[in-house]
Amino acid sequence: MNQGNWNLETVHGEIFRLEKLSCSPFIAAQIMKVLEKSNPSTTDLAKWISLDQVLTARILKLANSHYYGYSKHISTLNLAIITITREKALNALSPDVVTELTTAIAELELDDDAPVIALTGAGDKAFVAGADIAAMRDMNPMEAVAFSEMGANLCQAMETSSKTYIAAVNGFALGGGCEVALACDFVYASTKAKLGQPEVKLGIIPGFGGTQRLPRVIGLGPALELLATGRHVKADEALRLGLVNHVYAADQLLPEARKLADTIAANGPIAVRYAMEAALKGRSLPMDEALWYEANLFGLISSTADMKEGMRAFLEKRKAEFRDE
Ligand code: CO8
Repeated sequence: MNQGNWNLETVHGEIFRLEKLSCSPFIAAQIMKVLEKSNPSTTDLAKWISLDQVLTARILKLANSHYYGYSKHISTLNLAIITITREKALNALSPDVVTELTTAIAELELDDDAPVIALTGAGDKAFVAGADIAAMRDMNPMEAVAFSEMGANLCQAMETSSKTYIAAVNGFALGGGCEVALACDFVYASTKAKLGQPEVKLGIIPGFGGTQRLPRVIGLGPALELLATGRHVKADEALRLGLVNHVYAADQLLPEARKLADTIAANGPIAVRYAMEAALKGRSLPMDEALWYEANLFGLISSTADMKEGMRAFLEKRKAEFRDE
């Protein structure tokens, strides 16, 4: 069996071609298992190939996605909202939810109307209360690795996205929920939000990137304390720690996200993308390389029409009209 280079055809009567998709032997084997069924489920299939976001998006269009919904804001076109709708389980992230979220993100990546995306949880209790404990309980080690990679890839997709992500944390953001929030560019929390990495209480560790992002966001000392104690942090403390950007009344979270979207959308879009990209990429580079990276992006941006327009508008004392060019 060729485990790293797939050509795959005829799923539910549709033709999909998976060319040169490199995936781990385990995931490759899972894909084959699903395909060998007489009536393979597209959701099952997509679960295992969620490493390839665009393909996943196409496949899931055929399946009925029921855990997330997203809608564009009515009065401006700058904000899309993804709501994780699994309220009964406090929006816990099962493999299906992670797959569907990954799909939503891939779809929105291609949507020019929404440069900013807010992610929130259904109901008034939770953003996301973590990865689905019931689903994880029976996973064998290889399945656990695959699930961890799915979550890590979801977070990575948001962090490296050309879009700006705002986590609108409307309640518990625990474990995988806190990790998803950490992968967003901004975290807005409601006054009753509680965040934390309580995995150690379950005898496990964070698996969607929390051990790496938390220290980078709030510093090593506070991060180690939260990781080792598993304690929940209320909104005011989260604000002090730098874990969230702002705290608002619950009903103001999305309106504030909209305001942020409008503010960002008035700026040069390429400039916003490059500034955030330089800051995020620079985190894992030595200072001299990070500065070199910034200088090169500066060179690139100097070739854009938006750069000329921005400076011309300032000198002509008028509002710039950026065209993303
Ligand atoms: N997974 C599955 N179901 C959950 C989860 C969860 N993470 N959290 C809550 N639920 C369910 C409950 O089981 C309950 O279901 P039911 O009504 O059927 O009994 C329902 O949601 C409501 O929850 P509670 O009754 O517990 O509500 P409370 O208000 O009493 O408590 C809490 C709310 C404090 C949020 C509590 O539900 C809780 O502690 N939840 C678990 C929080 C947690 O530990 N999260 C971390 C999970 S581990 C993780 O995220 C690891 C990520 C990396 C994975 C790597 C892959 C291998």
